[in-house]
Amino acid sequence: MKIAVNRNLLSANQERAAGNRRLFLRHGLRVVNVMSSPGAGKTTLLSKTAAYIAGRVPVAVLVGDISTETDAEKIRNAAPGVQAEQIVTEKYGSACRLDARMISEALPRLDLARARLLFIENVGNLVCPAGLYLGEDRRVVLLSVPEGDDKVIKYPVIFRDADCLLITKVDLAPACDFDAAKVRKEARAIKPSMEVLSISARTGEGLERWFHWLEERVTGTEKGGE
Ligand SMILES: Nc1nc2c(ncn2[C@@H]2O[C@H](COP(=O)(O)OP(=O)(O)O)[C@@H](O)[C@H]2O)c(=O)[nH]1
Ligand SMILES: [Mg+2]
Repeated sequence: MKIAVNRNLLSANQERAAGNRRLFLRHGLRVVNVMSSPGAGKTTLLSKTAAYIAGRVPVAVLVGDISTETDAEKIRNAAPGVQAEQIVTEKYGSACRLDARMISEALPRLDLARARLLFIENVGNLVCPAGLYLGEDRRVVLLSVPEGDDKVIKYPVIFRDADCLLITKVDLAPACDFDAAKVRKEARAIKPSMEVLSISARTGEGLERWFHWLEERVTGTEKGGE
Protein backbone atom coordinates (compact mmCIF):
# COMPACT_ATOMS: atom_id res chain seq x y z
CA MET A 1 0.00 0.00 0.00
CA LYS A 2 2.76 2.43 1.03
CA ILE A 3 4.70 1.56 -2.13
CA ALA A 4 1.65 2.30 -4.29
CA VAL A 5 1.13 5.70 -2.64
CA ASN A 6 4.82 6.61 -3.11
CA ARG A 7 4.61 5.56 -6.76
CA ASN A 8 1.59 7.78 -7.30
CA LEU A 9 3.36 10.73 -5.66
CA LEU A 10 6.43 10.17 -7.81
CA SER A 11 4.48 9.93 -11.04
CA ALA A 12 2.44 13.05 -10.13
CA ASN A 13 5.77 14.80 -9.54
CA GLN A 14 7.12 13.61 -12.90
CA GLU A 15 4.09 15.11 -14.66
CA ARG A 16 4.50 18.45 -12.91
CA ALA A 17 8.23 18.40 -13.62
CA ALA A 18 7.54 17.78 -17.31
CA GLY A 19 5.21 20.83 -17.26
CA ASN A 20 7.98 22.92 -15.65
CA ARG A 21 10.40 21.65 -18.27
CA ARG A 22 8.11 22.74 -21.12
CA LEU A 23 7.81 26.20 -19.57
CA PHE A 24 11.60 26.46 -19.15
CA LEU A 25 12.14 25.47 -22.79
CA ARG A 26 9.55 27.95 -23.97
CA HIS A 27 11.39 30.76 -22.17
CA GLY A 28 14.85 29.55 -23.24
CA LEU A 29 15.70 29.19 -19.54
CA ARG A 30 18.51 26.92 -18.28
CA VAL A 31 17.88 25.57 -14.78
CA VAL A 32 20.26 24.28 -12.11
CA ASN A 33 19.07 22.38 -9.03
CA VAL A 34 21.52 23.04 -6.17
CA MET A 35 21.54 20.55 -3.30
CA SER A 36 23.51 19.86 -0.11
CA SER A 37 23.09 19.33 3.60
CA PRO A 38 22.17 22.43 5.65
CA GLY A 39 25.03 24.90 5.98
CA ALA A 40 27.29 23.55 3.21
CA GLY A 41 27.33 27.00 1.62
CA LYS A 42 24.56 27.04 -1.03
CA THR A 43 23.24 30.55 -0.32
CA THR A 44 26.71 32.06 0.04
CA LEU A 45 27.83 30.51 -3.24
CA LEU A 46 24.65 31.49 -5.10
CA SER A 47 24.95 35.07 -3.83
CA LYS A 48 28.49 35.30 -5.24
CA THR A 49 27.56 33.44 -8.42
CA ALA A 50 24.50 35.60 -9.08
CA ALA A 51 26.51 38.78 -8.49
CA TYR A 52 29.22 37.60 -10.91
CA ILE A 53 27.12 36.10 -13.65
CA ALA A 54 24.23 38.58 -13.70
CA GLY A 55 26.33 41.01 -15.75
CA ARG A 56 26.63 38.39 -18.51
CA VAL A 57 23.44 36.35 -18.19
CA PRO A 58 20.15 37.43 -16.55
CA VAL A 59 19.75 35.26 -13.44
CA ALA A 60 16.84 34.33 -11.19
CA VAL A 61 16.89 32.25 -8.02
CA LEU A 62 14.26 30.22 -6.16
CA VAL A 63 15.25 29.21 -2.63
CA GLY A 64 13.60 26.48 -0.59
CA ASP A 65 13.67 26.32 3.20
CA ILE A 66 11.30 24.83 5.74
CA SER A 67 10.94 28.18 7.49
CA THR A 68 12.04 31.83 6.93
CA GLU A 69 12.57 34.03 3.89
CA THR A 70 16.12 35.01 4.87
CA ASP A 71 18.07 33.23 2.11
CA ALA A 72 16.20 34.88 -0.79
CA GLU A 73 16.72 38.22 0.96
CA LYS A 74 20.47 37.51 1.34
CA ILE A 75 20.76 36.83 -2.38
CA ARG A 76 18.80 39.97 -3.32
CA ASN A 77 21.09 42.04 -1.05
CA ALA A 78 24.29 40.46 -2.40
CA ALA A 79 23.23 40.67 -6.04
CA PRO A 80 21.02 43.74 -6.54
CA GLY A 81 18.72 43.41 -9.53
CA VAL A 82 18.70 39.61 -9.39
CA GLN A 83 15.24 38.15 -8.89
CA ALA A 84 15.26 35.85 -5.84
CA GLU A 85 12.10 34.36 -4.33
CA GLN A 86 11.67 32.08 -1.34
CA ILE A 87 9.61 28.90 -1.17
CA VAL A 88 8.67 28.21 2.46
CA THR A 89 7.94 24.51 2.65
CA GLU A 90 6.17 24.58 6.03
CA LYS A 91 3.20 25.75 3.95
CA TYR A 92 3.41 22.32 2.29
CA GLY A 93 3.66 20.31 5.53
CA SER A 94 7.31 21.19 6.30
CA ALA A 95 8.58 19.17 3.35
CA CYS A 96 12.29 18.32 3.61
CA ARG A 97 12.81 18.95 -0.12
CA LEU A 98 11.34 20.91 -3.00
CA ASP A 99 9.05 19.20 -5.46
CA ALA A 100 7.88 20.10 -8.95
CA ARG A 101 4.55 21.49 -7.74
CA MET A 102 6.26 23.96 -5.37
CA ILE A 103 8.38 25.15 -8.28
CA SER A 104 5.41 25.53 -10.64
CA GLU A 105 3.51 27.50 -7.98
CA ALA A 106 6.51 29.79 -7.34
CA LEU A 107 7.37 30.47 -11.00
CA PRO A 108 4.63 33.12 -11.51
CA ARG A 109 6.45 35.22 -8.89
CA LEU A 110 9.40 35.53 -11.29
CA ASP A 111 9.53 37.51 -14.51
CA LEU A 112 10.83 34.69 -16.69
CA ALA A 113 11.15 36.98 -19.70
CA ARG A 114 13.93 38.70 -17.72
CA ALA A 115 15.88 35.49 -16.97
CA ARG A 116 18.03 33.03 -18.91
CA LEU A 117 19.45 31.09 -15.98
CA LEU A 118 17.47 29.90 -12.96
CA PHE A 119 19.12 28.48 -9.86
CA ILE A 120 16.97 26.46 -7.50
CA GLU A 121 18.46 26.18 -3.99
CA ASN A 122 16.88 23.03 -2.62
CA VAL A 123 16.09 22.48 1.08
CA GLY A 124 19.23 21.48 3.02
CA ASN A 125 19.21 17.67 3.05
CA LEU A 126 21.36 14.96 1.46
CA VAL A 127 18.54 12.40 1.23
CA CYS A 128 15.06 13.73 0.41
CA PRO A 129 15.79 16.01 -2.59
CA ALA A 130 17.57 13.24 -4.50
CA GLY A 131 14.59 11.45 -6.02
CA LEU A 132 12.52 14.43 -7.07
CA TYR A 133 13.04 15.89 -10.53
CA LEU A 134 11.99 19.53 -10.79
CA GLY A 135 12.44 19.98 -14.55
CA GLU A 136 16.07 21.11 -14.30
CA ASP A 137 18.92 20.81 -16.83
CA ARG A 138 21.70 20.22 -14.33
CA ARG A 139 22.18 19.05 -10.77
CA VAL A 140 24.91 20.41 -8.55
CA VAL A 141 25.68 18.97 -5.11
CA LEU A 142 27.81 20.74 -2.51
CA LEU A 143 29.80 18.85 0.12
CA SER A 144 31.60 21.07 2.62
CA VAL A 145 34.95 20.13 4.12
CA PRO A 146 33.71 20.20 7.78
CA GLU A 147 31.02 17.60 6.97
CA GLY A 148 33.67 14.92 6.45
CA ASP A 149 34.98 13.00 3.47
CA ASP A 150 32.72 9.94 3.93
CA LYS A 151 29.47 11.51 2.72
CA VAL A 152 29.64 10.38 -0.92
CA ILE A 153 29.69 6.72 0.06
CA LYS A 154 27.14 7.24 2.86
CA TYR A 155 24.62 9.13 0.69
CA PRO A 156 25.34 7.82 -2.82
CA VAL A 157 21.88 8.45 -4.30
CA ILE A 158 22.11 12.24 -4.35
CA PHE A 159 25.60 12.09 -5.89
CA ARG A 160 24.63 9.55 -8.55
CA ASP A 161 22.56 12.08 -10.52
CA ALA A 162 24.85 15.08 -9.95
CA ASP A 163 26.54 16.72 -12.93
CA CYS A 164 28.89 18.65 -10.70
CA LEU A 165 30.16 18.10 -7.16
CA LEU A 166 31.47 21.18 -5.41
CA ILE A 167 33.74 20.52 -2.45
CA THR A 168 33.14 23.74 -0.52
CA LYS A 169 34.89 25.63 2.32
CA VAL A 170 38.31 24.36 1.29
CA ASP A 171 39.74 27.28 3.31
CA LEU A 172 38.89 25.14 6.37
CA ALA A 173 40.92 22.14 5.14
CA PRO A 174 43.86 22.76 7.53
CA ALA A 175 41.46 22.35 10.49
CA CYS A 176 39.73 19.21 9.17
CA ASP A 177 40.93 15.82 8.03
CA PHE A 178 39.35 15.85 4.59
CA ASP A 179 40.76 13.75 1.79
CA ALA A 180 39.57 15.51 -1.37
CA ALA A 181 41.29 12.99 -3.66
CA LYS A 182 39.33 10.15 -2.02
CA VAL A 183 36.03 12.05 -2.43
CA ARG A 184 36.82 12.77 -6.08
CA LYS A 185 37.58 9.09 -6.71
CA GLU A 186 34.42 7.88 -4.94
CA ALA A 187 32.26 10.42 -6.78
CA ARG A 188 33.69 9.42 -10.16
CA ALA A 189 33.16 5.74 -9.30
CA ILE A 190 29.46 6.53 -8.83
CA LYS A 191 29.27 8.76 -11.91
CA PRO A 192 32.31 8.84 -14.21
CA SER A 193 31.28 12.04 -16.03
CA MET A 194 30.85 14.07 -12.83
CA GLU A 195 32.80 17.34 -12.63
CA VAL A 196 34.42 17.73 -9.19
CA LEU A 197 35.62 21.19 -8.19
CA SER A 198 37.15 22.41 -4.92
CA ILE A 199 36.08 25.90 -3.96
CA SER A 200 35.97 28.46 -1.17
CA ALA A 201 33.35 31.20 -1.30
CA ARG A 202 35.31 32.90 1.49
CA THR A 203 38.71 33.19 -0.24
CA GLY A 204 37.44 32.91 -3.82
CA GLU A 205 39.58 29.82 -4.49
CA GLY A 206 38.18 27.77 -7.37
CA LEU A 207 35.30 30.14 -8.13
CA GLU A 208 36.59 30.98 -11.59
CA ARG A 209 36.51 27.29 -12.53
CA TRP A 210 32.95 27.05 -11.21
CA PHE A 211 31.86 30.07 -13.25
CA HIS A 212 33.58 28.59 -16.27
CA TRP A 213 31.76 25.26 -15.76
CA LEU A 214 28.43 27.15 -15.64
CA GLU A 215 29.24 29.08 -18.79
CA GLU A 216 30.46 25.99 -20.59
CA ARG A 217 28.00 23.36 -19.41
CA VAL A 218 24.85 25.35 -18.57
CA THR A 219 24.42 28.71 -20.22
CA GLY A 220 26.43 27.77 -23.29
CA THR A 221 28.07 31.18 -23.53
CA GLU A 222 31.53 29.53 -23.76
CA LYS A 223 32.80 27.53 -26.70
CA GLY A 224 31.86 23.88 -26.13
CA GLY A 225 28.58 24.69 -24.37
CA GLU A 226 25.35 22.96 -25.34
N1 LIG B 1 34.86 29.17 6.06
C1 LIG B 1 33.89 29.24 5.12
N2 LIG B 1 32.62 29.42 5.50
C2 LIG B 1 31.67 29.48 4.54
C3 LIG B 1 31.96 29.33 3.15
N3 LIG B 1 30.80 29.39 2.46
C4 LIG B 1 29.83 29.57 3.37
N4 LIG B 1 30.33 29.65 4.63
C5 LIG B 1 29.61 29.85 5.88
O1 LIG B 1 28.85 28.67 6.13
C6 LIG B 1 27.62 29.01 6.77
C7 LIG B 1 26.45 28.40 6.01
O2 LIG B 1 26.43 28.98 4.71
P1 LIG B 1 25.11 29.08 3.83
O3 LIG B 1 25.51 29.68 2.53
O4 LIG B 1 24.02 29.73 4.59
O5 LIG B 1 24.78 27.52 3.62
P2 LIG B 1 23.43 26.80 3.10
O6 LIG B 1 22.65 26.40 4.31
O7 LIG B 1 23.93 25.61 2.35
O8 LIG B 1 22.71 27.77 2.24
C8 LIG B 1 27.58 30.53 6.85
O9 LIG B 1 28.00 30.93 8.13
C9 LIG B 1 28.59 30.96 5.79
O10 LIG B 1 29.19 32.20 6.07
C10 LIG B 1 33.33 29.13 2.79
O11 LIG B 1 33.71 28.99 1.62
N5 LIG B 1 34.25 29.08 3.82
MG1 LIG C 1 20.67 28.44 2.28
